[in-house]
Amino acid sequence: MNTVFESKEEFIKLYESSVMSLSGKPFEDTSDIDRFDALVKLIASKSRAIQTETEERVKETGQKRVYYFSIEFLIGRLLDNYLLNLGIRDLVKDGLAELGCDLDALEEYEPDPALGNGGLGRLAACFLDSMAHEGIAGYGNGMRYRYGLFKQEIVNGAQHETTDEWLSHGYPWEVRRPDKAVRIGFGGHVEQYERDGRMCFRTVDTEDVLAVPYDIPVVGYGGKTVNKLRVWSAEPVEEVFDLEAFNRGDYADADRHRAEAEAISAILYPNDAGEHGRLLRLKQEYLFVSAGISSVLDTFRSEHGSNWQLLPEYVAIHTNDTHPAMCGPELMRVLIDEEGLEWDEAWDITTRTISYTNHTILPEALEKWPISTFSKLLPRLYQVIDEISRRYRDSFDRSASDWQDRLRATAILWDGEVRMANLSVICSHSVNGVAKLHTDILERETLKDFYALTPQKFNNKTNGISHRRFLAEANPAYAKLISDAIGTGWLDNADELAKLAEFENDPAFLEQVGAAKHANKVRLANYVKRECGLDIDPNSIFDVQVKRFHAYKRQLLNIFKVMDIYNRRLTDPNFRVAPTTFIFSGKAASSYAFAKETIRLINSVADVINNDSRVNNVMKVCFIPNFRVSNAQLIYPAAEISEQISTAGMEASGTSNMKLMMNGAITLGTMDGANIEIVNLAGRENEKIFGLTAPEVDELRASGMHFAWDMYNADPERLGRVIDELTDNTFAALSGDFGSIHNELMSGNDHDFVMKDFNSYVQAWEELTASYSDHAAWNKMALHNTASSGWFSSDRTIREYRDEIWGA
Ligand code: Z16
Repeated sequence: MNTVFESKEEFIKLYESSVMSLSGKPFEDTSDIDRFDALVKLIASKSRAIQTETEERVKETGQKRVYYFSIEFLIGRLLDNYLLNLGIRDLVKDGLAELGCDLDALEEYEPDPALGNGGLGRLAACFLDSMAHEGIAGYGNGMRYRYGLFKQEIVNGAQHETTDEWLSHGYPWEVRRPDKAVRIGFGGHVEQYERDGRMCFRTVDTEDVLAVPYDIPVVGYGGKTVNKLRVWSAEPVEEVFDLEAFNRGDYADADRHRAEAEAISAILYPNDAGEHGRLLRLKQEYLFVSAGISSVLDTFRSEHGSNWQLLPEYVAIHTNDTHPAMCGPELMRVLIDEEGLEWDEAWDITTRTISYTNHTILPEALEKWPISTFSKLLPRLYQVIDEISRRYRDSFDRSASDWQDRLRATAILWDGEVRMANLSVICSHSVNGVAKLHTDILERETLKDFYALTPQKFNNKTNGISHRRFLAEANPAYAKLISDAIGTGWLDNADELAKLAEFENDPAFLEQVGAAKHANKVRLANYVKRECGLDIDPNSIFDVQVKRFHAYKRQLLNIFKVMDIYNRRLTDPNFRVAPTTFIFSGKAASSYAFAKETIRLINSVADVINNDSRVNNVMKVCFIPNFRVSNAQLIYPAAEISEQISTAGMEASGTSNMKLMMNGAITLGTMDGANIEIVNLAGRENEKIFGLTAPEVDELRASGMHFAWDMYNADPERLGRVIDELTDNTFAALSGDFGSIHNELMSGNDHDFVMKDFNSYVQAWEELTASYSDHAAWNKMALHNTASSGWFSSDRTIREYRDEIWGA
């Protein structure tokens, strides 16, 4: 496979000269940053050579191109991943060692670009990896934010946000392509004019910015395909520096124009559940959509001319959630206004090209924009949307008695707003959810009226993860054990992990599984010691909940469990607890008060328990700050219990559940999202399931027969005591009590069923941890989970998208 370097010697030669020519210094005088930078640039240039070959192959064979439009790509560090994918990780490591450099140390200099919030952005990155592995001509189209998701620090238990300056040392993977820049117009007004005897539309008096692309190579495993991720940055169209203002001493004013343009790509919005009404966000969405469509069409035109009828045959445009919902109207606008097509033909082309994935049923995440804002910012695009809307209404089947309700539910323009989800569905030939239960809920509830109209559009694509990044790369100890047992074919084909089932009754092998886990726990304990100064015991059970903070994900339920166990241990010294470290990590949206208070509660409970010598030999609570892809890769491999405890019906899929399963953690979870597929694949006896099911949640909500105060009164010793402790100073010493959580829970009548599921959850935890003492049995369950996890490779997910949606 390795054709990148003929030999280690060739690598050393090329690398040394790369370091020296880039730094202008003799090798011995160069810093680690120089050495890191040169290594990435060497690998990037090798990758681009393969990219050129890939491009030629795609052209020659007339392969369909897939464009994945996503406002987030949470790619993580690339160096180690690409060395693995190119099959040169050992060669490079050895070569560097001969030069006195340590690959692992150099890798620490790579920024971890936080160009996404969580699951959705990371999914997009896993899909890029899998598209390249599957040989699909697949390209990411997104935003190059100057500042990624905020950096999280914990001060007196509370989350503090600071800016993530990931570009301050430059980003050696990217190539700026000013020659491919696209002019984007905002505002202005629409004018009619005649062209070749035909009435046409154009927008005049716009305020323009320049969208400048940066390309990042995407190296597929096997080294045969290198695709690219194109991210757009906003800049002023021309040098607009105001010398006169400068000479007056008005420095800010002198550069005002630049600042205004650059603001568009300055920052990633830190809310993973909808960001409504913010003009800048709408500008971001239009910028990467409009620039992306323009570059897609340029490529098409250069290969097929203006045969737009062929577009759906050679191009698939996939919209990741509603953020790129303007793809439909923008493609219509270009085909009609610029290419002169008639509406019907343009519509047929557009809908056959575009597809859409929904990622949530949370109503607050369904994007809506005020028509007034929209039509002012994008007057011509709004006209196109208005026309799509008008035609949709005109052709609406009015024979059913409830047609008005159905039309209201599916309309694009309603109540003075543009509804992006409905726009996405109407402009797409395919609509998918991200796990079986989620798709069922979309069909039966959230999008039921669309499902009734066009059931054939709907399909499920259960999410997946890059098993190469999250198992092979993140967990080298386990990966080596696996490869020694079943060979390395699983890297290429994750289904081969099933071969591990043969070893489930092999005591020596199971012991090695345990040893690898232990080594990963030691590695994480060292990281925790470095980052938080906290000692955690690698011999205790590592119970892990790592994900964004949200009420429905119920980190609150988890910490209630910890409080309850603490209380019982204090009250009853005979109460047995399996020694456990409760590990939490994750960020809360800056404006999400409840989520931030939950973080503060966890840290406050940690402060008390970790310093209480009556219990801290059997329990510790650990909040790892600033959860991101790079430290996630240390956490997943060390986990033994995977906390997946969302209120049933609320988590569309979840993907940390898959990453943890693959790394041999046992799922302690509800029947929600992809937990259901996990249970189906690994067997219920190899996970620990508890709590209300989605239908039970529905029923309870509908009945109105669930009362928080009744739950409280019924269990004064345990649940009641935990609730009291929110306000009675037990955990208030660090930075105050938790009245707002108390209030939210009791006045909100336990909206997320934290109190309702409390008993079954704590009991499930006790049973699960009690079984830990039988190490062989535990390791067998762990191995069985890994052996059953191959289906969750995003390679499988991508093949399904390719075969059933993109036809690529
Ligand atoms: C996001 O990460 C998700 C949904 C959403 O509407 C917005 C963002 Cl930023 C998540 C879902 O919550 C999660 O269940 C799912 O696994 C993930 O998207 C990928 O599909």
